[in-house]
Amino acid sequence: MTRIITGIQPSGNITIANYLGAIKQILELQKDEQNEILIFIADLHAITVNQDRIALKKHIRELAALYLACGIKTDKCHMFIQSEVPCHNQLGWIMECNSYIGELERMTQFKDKKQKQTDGITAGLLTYPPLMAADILLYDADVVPVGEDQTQHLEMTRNLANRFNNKYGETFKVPEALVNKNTAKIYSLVEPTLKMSKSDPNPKAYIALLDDINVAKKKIKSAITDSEGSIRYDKENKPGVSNLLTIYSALTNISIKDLEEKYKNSNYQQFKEDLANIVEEFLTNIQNKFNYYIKSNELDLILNSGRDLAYHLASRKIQKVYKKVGLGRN
Ligand code: AQP
Repeated sequence: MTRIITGIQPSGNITIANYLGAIKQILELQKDEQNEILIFIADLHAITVNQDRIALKKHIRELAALYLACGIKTDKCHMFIQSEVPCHNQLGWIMECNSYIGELERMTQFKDKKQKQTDGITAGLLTYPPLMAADILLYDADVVPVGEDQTQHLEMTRNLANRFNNKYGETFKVPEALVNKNTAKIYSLVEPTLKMSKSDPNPKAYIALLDDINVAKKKIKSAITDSEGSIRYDKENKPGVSNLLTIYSALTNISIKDLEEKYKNSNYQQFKEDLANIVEEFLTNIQNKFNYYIKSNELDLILNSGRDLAYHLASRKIQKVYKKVGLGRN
């Protein structure tokens, strides 16, 4: 059996980028009989930047319902909310105490977010990687699917696992990164050199899975392109069109080469119109299922059972770790 762990932060409206970059990969991984997948909703990570209390609660539940609406199978995947398993905080602290400020300050994501942050940089933003290490090491995960931007954090997790094992004796499995080169990286619709992010203050920059269908179609139709008029992939000179081609290809599984051929005599309007219709079909399908799950008490039962399994696994690991470190009386 291969244990895989993955998570998304409920830090905004889940976007097609989150779907194409993360959720779609889980849909593939769950097809393999050998895989056992733990999915957590990373609400503790979400509060490393400011969150509105009501919105956060809403986003947590929506994210859970969206995973199911996207096709996550509950016999293969166990879904839980990170803050409902306090072992994450417990091991997170121990990982923090084995991390050095210098190495945390060197993390690219910290440096990027620090630059963007206007209202104060929290200590949590700096100590995000030790908590992420805890999320993974608690469960002896074999494999962690990561985007290119997360490889540095996973390397930190591996370092922390080795550091702890060397200091206290064999305790943690050292996880492998699964960097899927085929996973699409999606860019902002208004500034196509920046990644599409669910927390982008401009909603025109992203398509949320729960966007009103007509609004989503409009966003595609008004996405920034260029004045050249030809539909071809050229990330450097035509980032907008290239991004739309990537989205089109990832949603339909038609290769970019075939799309270039299909649209070689078309204009941007026709191309965008077609993509808008594809997005419509895709979102309608997800939203229909979402509307079922968000209201059903099945969602709570799934999250309860995920939490119980996660707690069962994680609390055994925590007991072992506390013993090795010498904490408490037992
Ligand atoms: N633009 C993207 N293209 C492809 N994949 C993406 N992911 C995020 N943005 C893109 C993938 O989605 C998962 C979500 O990870 P996360 O919630 O931990 O945070 P993130 O990567 O920081 O995602 P966002 O949407 O940009 O959130 P905010 O705005 O809150 O920071 C990951 O697997 C990521 O690779």
